[in-house]
Amino acid sequence: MRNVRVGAAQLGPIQKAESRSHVVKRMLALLDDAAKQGCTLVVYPELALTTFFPRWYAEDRAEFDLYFEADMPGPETVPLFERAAQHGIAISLGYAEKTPEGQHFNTSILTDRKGAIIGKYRKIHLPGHVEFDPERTHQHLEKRYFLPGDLGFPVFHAQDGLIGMCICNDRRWPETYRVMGLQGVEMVILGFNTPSVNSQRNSEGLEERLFHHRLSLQAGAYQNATWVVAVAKAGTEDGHHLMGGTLIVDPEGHIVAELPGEADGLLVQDCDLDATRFGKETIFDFKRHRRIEHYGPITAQVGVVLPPKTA
Ligand code: CDT
Repeated sequence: MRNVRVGAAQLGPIQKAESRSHVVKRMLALLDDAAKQGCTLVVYPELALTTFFPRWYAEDRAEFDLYFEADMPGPETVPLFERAAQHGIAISLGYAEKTPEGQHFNTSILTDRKGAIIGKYRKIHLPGHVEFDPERTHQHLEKRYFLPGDLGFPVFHAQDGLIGMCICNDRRWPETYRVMGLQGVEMVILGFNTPSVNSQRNSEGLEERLFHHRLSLQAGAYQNATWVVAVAKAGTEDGHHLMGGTLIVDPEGHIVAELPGEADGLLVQDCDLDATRFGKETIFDFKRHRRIEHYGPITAQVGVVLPPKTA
């Protein structure tokens, strides 16, 4: 048995006016709770330090530089790393990253239990659009503010196992899990900010959105025999609602824990990484069963190519 007691640290809404240091205080409270409950890993959401700013259009992108971190940890986030190290807890959090070269990414990091960063991931599947879209009821401008991630889907040796990260929209794509699955991933950790309404399909409400969220996570977990820990930023940010749905899926695809509500909260779960063995060694024994000679289009093409018509 290789147990990881994970704390999925959901954050309630963060208003535009809320300071970074106040958000960090909220995150510290969850971390202290996790320490009391014996967690060795705490996972925070996507863009955990700020409101979900890509919902707003800024003509001049530089106006939104205030939402980005030039350093991780930086002056406001260092207390989080220090407290995590005191507790002996590894943390993962999402944030908007500005590199020294001025590039912008939607990023998450993973630390060891001493507070040192051992892994970084930059979001690859950026949803939404670049320009203001008057057809939409809500804007989703991640393609405006971030570059697509350039680090692939790495998997890291951590917690006596293999841990990978992805971010929000990545969880809807099977390629995300499979690339990590091919590195033996045993736990995928991710944060999300998902609006409860679809800006292009008004009929698609909260229940349908939660259904697709669970479906994606459960399929990714089962098909790659991995734990999946998904952590929401939830609730209403300056009038814009984000769904909850913080949950943990076991390597057989079952939801084993789910946090109700949309406030700050900690979902604690024991995850035995050895529970991935059966799936990895039987049904999804990749080495024996994968037929890569037929998978070429997965990496060779982006859009759909219709088959030739028969007479
Ligand atoms: N943050 C994020 O990636 N959210 C998306 C919403 C897409 S709606 C354009 C998600 O997949 O949940």
